[in-house]
Amino acid sequence: RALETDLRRALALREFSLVYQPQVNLQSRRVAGFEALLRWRCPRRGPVSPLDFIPIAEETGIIGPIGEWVLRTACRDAASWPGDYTVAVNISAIQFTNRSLVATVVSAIADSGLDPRRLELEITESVMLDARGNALAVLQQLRGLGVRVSLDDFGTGYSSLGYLRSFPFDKIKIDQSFVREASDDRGNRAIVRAIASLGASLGMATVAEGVETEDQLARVAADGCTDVQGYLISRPIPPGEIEHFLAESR
Ligand code: G
Ligand code: G
Ligand code: MN
Ligand code: NA
Repeated sequence: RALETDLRRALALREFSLVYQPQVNLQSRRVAGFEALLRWRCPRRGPVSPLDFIPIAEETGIIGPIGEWVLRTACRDAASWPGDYTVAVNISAIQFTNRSLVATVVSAIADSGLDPRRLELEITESVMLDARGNALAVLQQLRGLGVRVSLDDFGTGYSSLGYLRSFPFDKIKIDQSFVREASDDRGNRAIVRAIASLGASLGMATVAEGVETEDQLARVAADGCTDVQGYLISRPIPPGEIEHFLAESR
């Protein structure tokens, strides 16, 4: 059976769940927030990675209802956390270009009661390309609500530095490949340092993604990143374990 067929039923059959990966601020050394990551457990296929099903969901339009479910669920979960931690939600290209995104965000915030300043939307560079003329208007509407916007996987796409000047991002997420790959250590490190410096000049936070070792943590801290995310801090955790995680990490 086609993946699409299973994907179409997955929402109604409650096969999706969210896990949350913490982000730690390097200045305060405290958890600042969590990124929501979608998981699909298909009864026939077992766990399917978003890398495999998000593209199909986008092609078939199923991303609309799935994306709305993610947004609403993440806002509701975050509203129940014991503190004002941020929640970051990944927004795909199709979602971003859809005219109803802003209305959906407004509705998810209203229904959950979440302070809009605690919601971050993560978009990739390719999203900015696809949305072209419309992107700036959408970003401004979102920020008008108080919602934050992060540029995800930075450095892997077309990486036009012009985006950073033209679009009001709150945060740059430095792609894991620059943080982790030892193959071209000096080159990667220079890139991390340059992005952190650029972020600081533009008033944007810079998150080093994919931090797995103490060495990497020390390097990205020395290189000026403001926040870190990765397996060293924690793998993504189910919503039911967040309170325990926060209690242990204080
Ligand atoms: O969590 P994991 O490493 O499996 O995620 C793989 C990819 O799927 C990442 O690029 C991540 O941004 C993306 N992803 C995870 N959850 C979502 C989601 O809810 N919506 C979208 N559009 N992408 C997601
Ligand atoms: O594209 P995006 O940055 O949203 O993707 C985040 C993905 O990276 C998630 O699927 C998450 O599971 C994965 N991830 C997070 N931290 C680490 C890490 O330290 N190492 C590795 N290999 N993957 C990670
Ligand atoms: Mn992300
Ligand atoms: Na990323």
